[in-house]
Amino acid sequence: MQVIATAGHVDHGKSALVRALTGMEPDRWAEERRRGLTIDLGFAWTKLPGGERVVFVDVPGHERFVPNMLAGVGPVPAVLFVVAADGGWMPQSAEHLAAIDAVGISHGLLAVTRSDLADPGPAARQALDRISRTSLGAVPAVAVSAVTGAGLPDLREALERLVAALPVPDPAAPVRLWVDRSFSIRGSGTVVTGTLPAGTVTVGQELLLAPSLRPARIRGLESMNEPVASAAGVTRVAVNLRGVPAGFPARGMALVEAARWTLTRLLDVRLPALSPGMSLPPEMTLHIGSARTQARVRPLGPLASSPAARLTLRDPLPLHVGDRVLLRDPGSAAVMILGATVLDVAPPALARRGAAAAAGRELAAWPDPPSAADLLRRHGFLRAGTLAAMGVPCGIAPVAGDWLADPDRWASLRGRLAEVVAAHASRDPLAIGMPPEAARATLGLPDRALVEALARGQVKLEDGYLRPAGPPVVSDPVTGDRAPSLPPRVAAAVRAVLADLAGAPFLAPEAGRLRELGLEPRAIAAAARAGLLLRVTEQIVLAPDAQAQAARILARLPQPFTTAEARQALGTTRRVAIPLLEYLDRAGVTQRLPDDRRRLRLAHAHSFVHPRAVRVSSRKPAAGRNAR
Ligand SMILES: Nc1nc2c(ncn2[C@@H]2O[C@H](COP(=O)(O)OP(=O)(O)O)[C@@H](O)[C@H]2O)c(=O)[nH]1
Ligand SMILES: [Mg+2]
Repeated sequence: MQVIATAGHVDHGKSALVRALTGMEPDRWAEERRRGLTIDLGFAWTKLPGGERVVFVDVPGHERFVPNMLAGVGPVPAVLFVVAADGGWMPQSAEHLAAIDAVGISHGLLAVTRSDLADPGPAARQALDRISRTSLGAVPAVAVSAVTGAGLPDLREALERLVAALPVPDPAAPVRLWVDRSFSIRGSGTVVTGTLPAGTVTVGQELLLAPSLRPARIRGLESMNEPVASAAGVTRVAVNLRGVPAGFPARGMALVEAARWTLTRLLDVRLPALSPGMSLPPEMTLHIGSARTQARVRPLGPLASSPAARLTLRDPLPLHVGDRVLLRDPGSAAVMILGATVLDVAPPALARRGAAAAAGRELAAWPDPPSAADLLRRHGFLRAGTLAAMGVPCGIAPVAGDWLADPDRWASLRGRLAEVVAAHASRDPLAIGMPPEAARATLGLPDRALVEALARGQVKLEDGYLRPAGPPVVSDPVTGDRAPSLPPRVAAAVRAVLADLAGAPFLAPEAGRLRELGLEPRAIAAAARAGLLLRVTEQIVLAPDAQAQAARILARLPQPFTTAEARQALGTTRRVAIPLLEYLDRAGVTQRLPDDRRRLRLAHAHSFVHPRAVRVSSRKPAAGRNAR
């Protein structure tokens, strides 16, 4: 099926022609028929000689009803432009053509009507000249008379060629059905109709009714008064909705698929170049599909240079990047109609001074329509789902989760994160590291997952904190080489503790001694992270090799052993022995039995008694288990 809208001045014979072609009455209202005037959209269909069905959306030509005309033309792919042989080019001929051009319709043909009343030649030449300068370009022209029927077979053939040349829309495209009529049928409930330009609607499918986003399930579908199970664009459909009260839907709302459109009141568009002397009204009426709303228009560059503009809408609309919107100023003397391409449906705020000019320059360099790479360069980061809802196809792999990143921004952020983490570490060397949330906020990233993905190479993420990956800390604490990341005062205190422990490795310094050395908990934690101390508890610290040494000593005890036996073997006090044994339990070195005795876990027992472990374990290896 194809859908074609009529266009042209009032009384030039659009409705009469549709009637002649289809045998159906496009003027649906009694008032329209009484006055002989099309007020609202009419619909009529026929089969072309080749069998293709075509639905005509008949539009009103009167200047008062241009918004209705725009609602009809908005979603259709082709137009039947009508000019009367005895009427010639008229104001609404020009206005309708400007609208078609603004919407960007590129398929159509010209019918010179009422050709029984005057020579169709002059009107045809006049119209073809104007049409050729628009998105329609060169179109075929056919002279017809709805009264005599002359030219109608030629027109049918021309329509057939037009229809054959129309592109076939993607049946998997996102559904956006602009509502052009809504009514209720007793027993069925709410029905809306519209032109589906692409995608497929199916009985049972759930859609959202924008802008409220109220869920609406398709209860039944009709196309050309016939029930159908599904319908793919381009088509006309009547949709019986479940979940929507009668009287709620209205022209300008749209049935959309969830997650496939961006509902927005803020957008950036590209305007056409305005000729010198033309000024841009600050408020215009924006039309797309069957919708219209007020838009505040803020140009972001010189008007002569086809500038970008920021639009703020009164009502939100479901939009895609690349959509064509029409801006109209009905107030101006010669009605101004501009077609604009949507560049961004979620533009960043223009808060800083000079931001508008910068945005204007940036958008000026974008192609029509912009690509995923263009949008990512602007936004830095976008979720894959957000980009899809913007209607922008994307083959870029995410950097973390479903986050897509601009490659340049991502590369420079890696360096920035390293700087930020290094700065944090040097400001506070005793800190456990930088919380990823702090790094996220500092770098202005939208998600902590991005910080985690960036923390590779120069930055490491350990125990939930970011630290400079840096060179490894000193390997031999006994020699006194201090870790580069510890302040000298702390390094000296650590050296003093290690010296204390040299003779009695398990007699951990008392709290008083730690205080005297200035080793408060943060300093102890930092030294432990640097591998210079083993922190058994907040207050009990030993040399870093104390765990291995304790395992070695305990392996020589008869298994299992009591706490007292362990304390004695380690040469320490209960103050140290009990927390140390608990530490060793947690470390999996020892196992606590129900009777409170312990034994070495097998792996550790083996590594210290097995002859092959000699080299790495003890100077008195094989004697191990039975030594004492
Ligand atoms: N003689 C003649 N009259 C026509 C022809 N087409 C339309 N008309 C008349 O022109 C008037 C306007 O036609 P209508 O279809 O309502 O115009 P619309 O406003 O463009 O839809 C009506 O009185 C029609 O009967 C034609 O081909 N020949
Ligand atoms: Mg009419």
